[in-house]
Amino acid sequence: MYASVKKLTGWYLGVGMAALFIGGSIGPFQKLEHVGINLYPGLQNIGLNSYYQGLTIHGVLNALVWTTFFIVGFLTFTTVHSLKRELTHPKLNWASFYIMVIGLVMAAIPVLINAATVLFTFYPPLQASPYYYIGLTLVVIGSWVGGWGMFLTLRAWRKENPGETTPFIALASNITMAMWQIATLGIAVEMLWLIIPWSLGWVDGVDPQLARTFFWFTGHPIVYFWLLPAYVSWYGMVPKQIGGKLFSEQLARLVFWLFLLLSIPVGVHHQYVDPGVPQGWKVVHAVLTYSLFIPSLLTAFNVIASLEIGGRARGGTGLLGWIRTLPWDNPSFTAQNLAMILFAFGGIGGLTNASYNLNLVIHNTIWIPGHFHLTVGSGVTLTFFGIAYWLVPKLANKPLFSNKMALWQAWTWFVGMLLMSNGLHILGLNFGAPRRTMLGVAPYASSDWQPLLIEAALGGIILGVSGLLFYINMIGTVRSKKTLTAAIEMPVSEPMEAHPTPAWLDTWRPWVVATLVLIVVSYGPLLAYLISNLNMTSPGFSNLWGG
Ligand code: HAS
Ligand code: CU
Repeated sequence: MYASVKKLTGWYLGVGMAALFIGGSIGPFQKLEHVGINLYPGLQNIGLNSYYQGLTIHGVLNALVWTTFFIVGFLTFTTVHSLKRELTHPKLNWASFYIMVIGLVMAAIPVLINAATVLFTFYPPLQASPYYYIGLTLVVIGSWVGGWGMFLTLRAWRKENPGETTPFIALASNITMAMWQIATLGIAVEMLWLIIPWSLGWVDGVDPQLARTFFWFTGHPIVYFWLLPAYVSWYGMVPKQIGGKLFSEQLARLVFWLFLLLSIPVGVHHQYVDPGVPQGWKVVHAVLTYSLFIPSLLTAFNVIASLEIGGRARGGTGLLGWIRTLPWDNPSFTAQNLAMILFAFGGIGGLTNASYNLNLVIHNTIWIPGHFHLTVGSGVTLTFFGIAYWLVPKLANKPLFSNKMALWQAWTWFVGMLLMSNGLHILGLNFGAPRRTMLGVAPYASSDWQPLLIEAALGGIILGVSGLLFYINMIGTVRSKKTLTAAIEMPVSEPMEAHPTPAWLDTWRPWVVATLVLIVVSYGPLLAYLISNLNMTSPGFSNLWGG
């Protein structure tokens, strides 16, 4: 059934997991460097020249590549299986995959030969090889093409099923992709107008402030492009996996429409200290950032209520007895539930980040990596591992190599991440320890940082072991000689009560128009101001040509 999307999904997940393996392997080295164990010199003969090249590999392959390949594959798969309909243009979706792979190779080579040591945010005036920027741009364009294949399939389904409500998983998947297509217009403009011509030497200078603003136009919503596929599973699949029901499907639909509306007009909360952004716009984006807590906390409420329904259906009693009866022996559930708990802490950290005065304390400190290892590093990545624990066996038609190993992997990720992120948060908040810095050789690193650096390093090592368990399990599954005795179906949650979906929760136009209007209001005057003060004067600075 749906053979073409099965193969395509397998390739997307395979490339994404390969990227995570390389990018993730650098992680423990960074943590060891912070406690004075600098293994980088020994890595030079495998081409790892510096801490910053390692950090660029870590950030690009984990935050940009692993996520994007997994997500485009997963959302293509969920669209087909939720609509129970083949892709209308499978060649378009395969083209998407090939464009992304070509982009990945084009961007990865300069990174691996130390010609793009600009970290995953590639802020100018740090300058990389033009191939890095062109490659990343192709990865984004490839993801757009994959999205078009999804939208065309949804449109065909709606024509074939007039008046029918779009199944929740398909709707949520396509809203996520639609948000991504609008959000990436920011870096598309940054790359095509500012960065690529500058890196090719066609123009002498770049305007770093404008480039950063276009970057963060995409840079915040990218986190919801990462998160919403996890929400597709937390709402659309986990309640089914635990034998429960989705507490409110209508509320879940509303959450995705709110994320379409609110994900983009908030990016300036990454620029509170940018001198060139007028304060008024920082306030506007801060207020809109706080509005994002509405869909986030609605999710916390709806997901926990759904878990409780499942736990009670399995015999849980009393105020909290339902937690114990949840299927903690099911690695797909356990990984995702532990991901939710870690994400909750990350979300609270996001609340701190968004408050202007607190942000001035933690900005550019190692608190920030503490935050995003709980969010994208756990809420998202550990959920994707949980999805892989049923999806990879389904795609390979082979049983999971080891359930027990998968449970060990989930719990070691949970413990390792608690240790690492706790250390990083306290180092950033209490001591102002900087991020993106070789703390092992920093002359200002005081001795009272040591216990926290050791705690974070210990967490990083445990995470490394946990990651290894994941890959042993994945490879063991794919290479297994056994075949599945019964086909694995994509879990699809049923709503607790089957209320008819109001039309406004299944109509695209008003939500897309409102989204575009809010973007114009929150970014239009700011970009007009920055462009009217355009300063394309900054030359490139690179480790290559010492510019
Ligand atoms: Fe963030 C910086 C604000 C969410 C990722 N963030 C970053 C960076 C990354 C990142 C990568 O305002 C660094 C970028 C760089 O390199 O500079 N972030 C927020 C806010 C949210 C938020 C307000 N971030 C995320 C997500 C990410 C992510 C999601 C990735 C996936 N973030 C910021 C700000 C900065 C920032 C500033 C800039 C800092 C600076 O100065 O540089 C919100 O979306 C968070 C809302 C979420 C919640 C949690 C709800 C809880 C749920 C789970 C409940 C279920 C449970 C299960 C507990 C309020 C949904 C229970 C279990 C049972 C058994 C019952
Ligand atoms: Cu943000």
